[in-house]
This record gives sequence, structure tokens and C-alpha cells, in this order.
Amino acid sequence: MAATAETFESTSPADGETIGVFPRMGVDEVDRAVATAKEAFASWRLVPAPKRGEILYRFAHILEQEKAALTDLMTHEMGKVRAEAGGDVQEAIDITYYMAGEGRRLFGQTTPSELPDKWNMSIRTPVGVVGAITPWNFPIAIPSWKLIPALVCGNTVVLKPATDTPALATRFVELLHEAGMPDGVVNIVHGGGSDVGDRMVRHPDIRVITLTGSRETGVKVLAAGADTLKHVHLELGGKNAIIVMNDADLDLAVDGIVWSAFGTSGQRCTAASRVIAHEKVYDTLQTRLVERVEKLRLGPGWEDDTEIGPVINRAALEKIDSYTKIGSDEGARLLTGGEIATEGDLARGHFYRPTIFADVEPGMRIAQEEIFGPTTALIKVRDLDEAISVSNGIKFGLSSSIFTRDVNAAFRAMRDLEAGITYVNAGTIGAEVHLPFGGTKDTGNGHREAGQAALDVFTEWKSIYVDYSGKLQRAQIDD
Ligand code: UN1
Repeated sequence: MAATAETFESTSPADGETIGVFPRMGVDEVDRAVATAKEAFASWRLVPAPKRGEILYRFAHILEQEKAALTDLMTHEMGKVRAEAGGDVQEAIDITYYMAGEGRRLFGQTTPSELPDKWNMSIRTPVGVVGAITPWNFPIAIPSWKLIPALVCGNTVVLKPATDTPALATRFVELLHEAGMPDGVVNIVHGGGSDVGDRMVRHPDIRVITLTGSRETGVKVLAAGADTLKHVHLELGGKNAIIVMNDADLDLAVDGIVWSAFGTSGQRCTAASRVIAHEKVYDTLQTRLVERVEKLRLGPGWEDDTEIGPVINRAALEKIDSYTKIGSDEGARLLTGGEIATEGDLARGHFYRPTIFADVEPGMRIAQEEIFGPTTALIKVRDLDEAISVSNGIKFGLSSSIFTRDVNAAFRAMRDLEAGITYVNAGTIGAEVHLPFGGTKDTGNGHREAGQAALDVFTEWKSIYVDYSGKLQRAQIDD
């Protein structure tokens, strides 16, 4: 329990219901958790990787059995709609199966030596204690992207989940223990970034910090981690665009835009918060989007006919609403939405109407800054070159997309869009777990999670030379 004996409540963004009460921890609890993780590392790193993988296979299986319950809890605690909450849990199942298999791979390299009777190879070794700081928007998937590869590689973990979704994170850790994770290997601490998070980032015994959060937090974490030369893996913001060319399948493009801009109420790093449309399809696209979006049903995520859930909390709602004012003040034209939804039971939660701005100039704040809500900005362009340059004209570089039937345009976009992810004829969301996930420019600092790339975050390379000649052989000198 927290030495401070303070607590905080987790409440549902849909109706204010209390989900649970959690200890608000402090520096002492972080220090204890790190000490426990450090002690557990001594034995966990020596558990054969295939055996670590077996525990993870069991965890994946448990997640499958618990999928319905976790999905339901997520609709209440985080607010996303049932289908998407199920997808969040499924993403955790997928990465766990994928990474459990790494227990029998974790490939290194063997290479010839330049000297006779000498053996050269490289192996991956665990780094030590990993500090994972996770957001609320993918409350099961993102902890799993971080913890599961860290664990299969032989690291131990201290997890600080977002204070908006502590119940889901607590359940996640309980289930890892149910799967047979030894005591001390996975530890959870609850609390805010300025005390608990800050202590983790500065703690000398945490070797890796992996953070998914805002650009602002990322910069602070990187600076604070510098003194102890931490490995800092950052997954930060996005201002992702969908390009719609004049030859696009417009039905498909509309589906892709609605899904990518308003799914999860726009609260994905990968959300499409800009739509860059060729002038020949711009007007039609406007009309068709407004028609579709005005039919979307807002409500609690657990009700089957809900299409748009709430946003996470009051502060988020106010931030999103402030961007509507910013957009209007900048001279963009509000096509639909732009207000807090308060009719009936919606007044009990944090609901924002799906919002579309037209006549947006690429340099406007609503086209540059991450809003993290159900707001998207339509920008008109003349050709592919302009579309690509507008898409690239932001500080972030996470996801990108183009709808076109022209294979040449598609390949140029694949080459020239400055982003970690590019979709062709699909929206900006929906990354799968076996490819690298992450972005260029201010979206991160060069790392990727998921896929094989995640292993580079959670391991150190060791190069090993075995000389079996029985004599001194000097590299670069002797033949
Ligand atoms: C995020 O928003 O931080 O590609 C993650 C997607 C999801 C993951 C999003 N699979 O949209």
C-alpha cells in the first residue's frame, strides 16, 4: 500500500460511475518497486528464453479467456466502443503470441572471423529493469507492446499506467501473475507523471524507459533520463493525414476517413486529423463526409449501437472544444459538430460531436497541432506533389495514407511521405503487431515498437569472440 495512504478514483468517462479506488503512490513506492525488479532480474535473466516464452503463451491464452471481461471493463473505464475495446485486447493477444515465439528465436548472428581458429557471434542480452509509462488510449494493447517484448528478452519491469485507466492495468498485471510470471518480475506503481513518473525516469537502477505520450512529456523524459544515460524509447504524437486523389474510390475513402478520424473518438496517435483532398473531389467529399458523420450515434461504449464513445476526461473535452474555437478564429469553416454533446444521458459523460472543418490552410493550428479528439481538417490541393508536401508539412511523422487507383502515385507516396507508417487505400489506423510501429521526426527518437524492431529497445547486443587457436592472434595485425 501507499506509504502516503492517499488514494484516487477511476471513473467512467461515459457516466461518471466509479470504477475503482487506487493507491496514489510516491517516490518510496517507486524505489521499492525498482529494488524488487532489480532483485528479480538476477534470476529472470537466467530463465531460458523458451521458458519465458511459455509463460507468455499461457498469458495469451488467459487473455483470450478474459477477452470479453476486459473488453467490457474497457468500455466502462476508458470509454471506447465494444468492437474497438475487443480490438485493443486482441492486439495484446496478438503481440503476446508473436513475442512468446521470440523465446525460441531471439536470433543473433554468427560470422566468419578474419583469423583462423576463431569463432565470432553476436547475441541479444537483456538490459535490466525497464520502466514503462503507458497512456490511457490503448490501456491493454500498449502495456502489452512494452511489457511482453521486455519480458521475453529477460528484463524485469516497473509499469506506471495512466491514472485514467488503473483498473485495466491492474487486471493486466494480475493476469500476468496468473500465467506464472515469478514474483518481482512485473511491478505496478500508480500515480502521476510529476512524482511517480519523474522518479522512474531519474532512477539509477532503471536502464530503459519506454514512454507513449505527448511530445511535451517525451522531451521532459529524454532530458531527465540523460543524467543516468538511460535508453529512452519514445512514442509521441501524430498529425496524420489521409490524401484523397481525384482517381480514388470515394466510397472507400469516406469509409477510411470516418473510421480513422472518428474511431476511438479520434483519441489515437494514428488518428486522421487531416484530410488532404484533390480539388476535383474536394466538394463531393465534404458533402459525403458530413452526411455520414451526422448519422454517427454517440453513447456509452458498452451499448451495442454506439458508434462514438466519450473522450477520456473533462480536461480533454475542454481542450478539444478550445480547438474548435481556434479553428473558427483562424478562418476555417465548421462543417459539422464543434460542440459538447449534452442531450439526455450524454450530459453525464464527456461527449464531443464529431467535428469537420473545411477550407483549412496547411499552416493553421488545427492543421498542425495534435488535438487528440474527434476533429478533422479538410485541406484542398491541386496535385500529388502539393498533397505530399502538405502531408509532410508538420513536425510529426507517425502515420500517413493515400487513396488512389494510380500505382505510380501510390509508389511515390510510399517513397516520399515522411512517416513511420504509410497506408495505401486504407485510413491511417490499424497497425498490425508484427511490423515496426512508430514514427519519424518529432513522433519519436528513432526507435520502433512491435515486430522485430521492439527487440532492439529491450536488448543490448553483445559480440563474442572465441579464439580456439591456443595462441595470441592479433586482429587487424596477424594473418
Ligand atoms: C496509438 O494510438 O497509440 O494502428 C496506438 C492503430 C492501433 C494502435 C494505435 N493499432 O491505430
